[in-house]
Amino acid sequence: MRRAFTLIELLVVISVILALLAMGFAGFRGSLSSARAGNTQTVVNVVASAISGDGRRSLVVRQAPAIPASDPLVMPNWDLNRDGWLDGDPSMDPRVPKQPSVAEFTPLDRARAAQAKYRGLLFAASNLALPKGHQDSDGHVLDAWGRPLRISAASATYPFSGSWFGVWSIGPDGIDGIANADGGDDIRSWSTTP
Ligand SMILES: [Ca+2]
Ligand SMILES: [Ca+2]
Repeated sequence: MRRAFTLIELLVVISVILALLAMGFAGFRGSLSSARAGNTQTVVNVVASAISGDGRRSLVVRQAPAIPASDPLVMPNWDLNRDGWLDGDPSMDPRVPKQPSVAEFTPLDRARAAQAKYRGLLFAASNLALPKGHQDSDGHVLDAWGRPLRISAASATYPFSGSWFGVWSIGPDGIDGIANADGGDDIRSWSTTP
């Protein structure tokens, strides 16, 4: 006579299936996160090379009625509003930022940008070969987690790159590893060793 499965046997089978599914899911998550990191490294490298190729560290803004005479005529390029985030297009980016620490462009910033015909990196280098989904409608270049890239011209931060600037993604944890010791999964345009 055929013996039916006991409840215990069924439970064992079910738990083996669940364990296999969990392993598969963990593997899937692992490969998803390494694909995101890989895409983000590509984006960071493409952006760093575009900025390097452009060569302009600053933007010269002529005087205009909207710009006070006391205001500096030379503005930092790619981070016009000096918030440490790679700019989007100032003319499209006056709205509430999607990332809390990204500053809005002030009316003065927008006046300067308009006069210099400055529209941020994405529109300045319109032939950037970015993987799909790495730009937003405000002209920001995004990492794989939907955040804009950081940029700094403080060369002490990246002593081994031989470059005057550094570009980076704050990584999957959403914490800047330059400012916070526990944010160390950042994806950078420079090496941290000689
Ligand atoms: Ca900025
Ligand atoms: Ca981080």
